[in-house]
Amino acid sequence: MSAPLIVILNGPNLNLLGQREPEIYGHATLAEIDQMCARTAGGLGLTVECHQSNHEGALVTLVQEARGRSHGLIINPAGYTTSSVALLDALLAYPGPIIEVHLSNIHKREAFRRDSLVSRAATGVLCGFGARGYALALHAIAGLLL
Ligand code: CA2
Repeated sequence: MSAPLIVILNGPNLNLLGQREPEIYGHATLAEIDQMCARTAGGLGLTVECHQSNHEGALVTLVQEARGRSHGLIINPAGYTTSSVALLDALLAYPGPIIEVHLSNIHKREAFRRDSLVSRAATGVLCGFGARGYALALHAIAGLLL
């Protein structure tokens, strides 16, 4: 049997990771995080597909395309976390486990970052663990699936 597929989605501006604000978001680039996710997934008997988009509609389409093809979803919705009803609606239609990840602890920052719409569709939420949050999310999904 082939390894269950987990789709990892990263929202706007996360393509800039490692280039600015390392004190908040860490030094790892998104390519390094994607590689770490592939390694972690392999060790757990999972496989990953990683995407990043700066566009709300593209993220909605990626969630829709993950339906029926993947066994779980990890998403850092970034700047769409508190504003995108379209992304929430797409996630509510996704049948598998969804883990919402934020590199920073959004509860320690400005109030506007806290009220996540995406959390309403998430199985669980991880924030404040930096890049390690993605690995923790993969472990959480493995625990739910395997
Ligand atoms: O902590 C997170 O992962 C966030 O989802 C990151 C978002 C922010 O809007 C959320 O409140 C929390 C921002 C992503 C921007 O990423 C950058 C990376 C490097 C340089 C500039 C922005």
